[in-house]
Amino acid sequence: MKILLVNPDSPGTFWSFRNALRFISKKASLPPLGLLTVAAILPKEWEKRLVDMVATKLRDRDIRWADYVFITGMFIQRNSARQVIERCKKLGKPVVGGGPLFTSVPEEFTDVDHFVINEGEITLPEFLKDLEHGNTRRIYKTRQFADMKDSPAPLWELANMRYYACMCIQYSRGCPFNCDFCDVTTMFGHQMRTKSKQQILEELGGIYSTGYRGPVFVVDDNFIGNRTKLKQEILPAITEWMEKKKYPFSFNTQTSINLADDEDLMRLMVEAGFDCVFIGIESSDENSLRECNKVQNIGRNLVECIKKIQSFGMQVQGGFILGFDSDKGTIFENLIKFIQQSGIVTAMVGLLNAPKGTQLYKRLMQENRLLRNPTGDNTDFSMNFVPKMKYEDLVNGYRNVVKTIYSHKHYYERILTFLKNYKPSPKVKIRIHYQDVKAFIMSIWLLGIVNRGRFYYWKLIFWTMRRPRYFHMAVTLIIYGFHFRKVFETYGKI
Ligand code: B12
Ligand code: SF4
Repeated sequence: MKILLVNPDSPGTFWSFRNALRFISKKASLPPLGLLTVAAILPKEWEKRLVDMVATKLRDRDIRWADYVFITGMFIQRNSARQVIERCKKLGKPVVGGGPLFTSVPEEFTDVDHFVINEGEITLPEFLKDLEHGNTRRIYKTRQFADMKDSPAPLWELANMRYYACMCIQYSRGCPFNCDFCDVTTMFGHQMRTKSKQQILEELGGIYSTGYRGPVFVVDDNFIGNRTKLKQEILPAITEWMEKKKYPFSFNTQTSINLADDEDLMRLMVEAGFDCVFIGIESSDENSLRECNKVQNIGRNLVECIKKIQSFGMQVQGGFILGFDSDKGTIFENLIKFIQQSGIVTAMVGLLNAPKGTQLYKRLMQENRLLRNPTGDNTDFSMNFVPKMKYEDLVNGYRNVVKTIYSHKHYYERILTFLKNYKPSPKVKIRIHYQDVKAFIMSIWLLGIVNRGRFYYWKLIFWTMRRPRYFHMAVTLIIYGFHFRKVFETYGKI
């Protein structure tokens, strides 16, 4: 059997890093981990090919080669997914759809032959069994959550590692919290399910043996959901492995803000090579936090917590939301102030949306305020419900927030605020590759000469020359800033 695995193309959104990737001659930020995991569940003897359309083109001859086309996707990829499905149908190839897009809105894809949705570790073996017996159904779904011990190591050999800026692994699924807008818990539940120490080391070994060295994103939605196992087992094992291999990777992940309460955990993470965490801060307003049930962010000085994590050696990236019912007209200025004070350089500010299945969706449905499904891109100025604040005021306020925080002045100021507080671990090596040198040279031309923000660029570069340990980080953040500005300009919004 020949299986073609397709990751549809995706527009250049906030997290695509598309405008930054060209500085380092990479085509995509991360490989499609879901498809590589699916590939590992398929029988060993089957032939498999991966086409990641974010990085390369899908050719008709790839489709013709296959017996089945397995397609994944997020909401944001739905247009490209539709085109791929249409091409497969024209060439007479059966399509199997799985992953978040097909799990959330299967009704939008009438041409898909089989939906193998929810967690592939459970639904795919069922489909494969039926395929063997020639009695397949159209939909394979489950309410159960997979045991992570059954999740195989991704088939890295299918991916062209040179396309990607970063690699990824998954340690856990689920999150103990219950934020009302979040579909992670709808999809993966509250119970933390984790892989074993052996699985994680095997996955790291798998990436290492491809020759890759550099950043690895641990894609968990809340890496610290089970702190005891992390502290006693997983992090010490990763540290030992990293020391033995001379720190070939650096890690970034997503956590909740209560990371700041646990100094041991922060120390262990930094020792293991973690240098960056994404945290959902959501709002600077306690009423809005209460409204969305972000209990872990309430009753604490959020700026102090962020600064504490930075001082332990981890950059904090933050997610922020505007459009809560509790948001008043002052929220915009307050949020700008908060973001500037915190030194969160990568601040993803988006408008609130209600994905299907979330508690927010249910509430808004009862209140008759729902308009449509979300576009899947929380920074494209769209909303799928009627907000309490006048929509025009909300959008204008939002535009002002992103325009301000991504202005050269504010952005570079934030980098400095962060770097002054950041104490990177001396253990983690900064590896300068050829591509980093190229990126720096390109940044000199584009951002230090051509671009309007050149004054701030040189000010920061001279500042870091006296503090070389921060140089690599500063240049990376400068290039990210170029991407973020372009994203918001492309939307035509700033
Ligand atoms: C890593 C990640 C990314 C990476 C994507 C890398 C890549 N090439 O895949 C990056 C950082 C680039 C990213 C970006 C974005 N992301 Co993202 N991301 C994730 C995250 C955290 C983990 C995904 C992952 O790798 N999981 C591990 C693998 C093993 O699981 P999986 O992919 O779900 O696959 C399993 C099953 O779904 C199934 N499966 C998957 N595909 C298929 C296919 C077939 C045929 C079958 C049978 C089974 C199957 O089997 C697998 C094993 O169980 C998820 C959250 C989550 N927990 O899933 C969000 C998530 C997927 N992202 C999301 C969003 C919204 C975005 C952005 C739009 C955010 C933004 N505003 O920019 C951008 C868009 C990207 C772009 N323009 O390029 C949403 C998608 C919601 C939806 N329903 O579509 C999620 C669910 C987070 C959330 N709740 O908001 N993301
Ligand atoms: S902490 Fe993050 S992953 Fe967990 S429920 Fe809240 S938004 Fe979702």
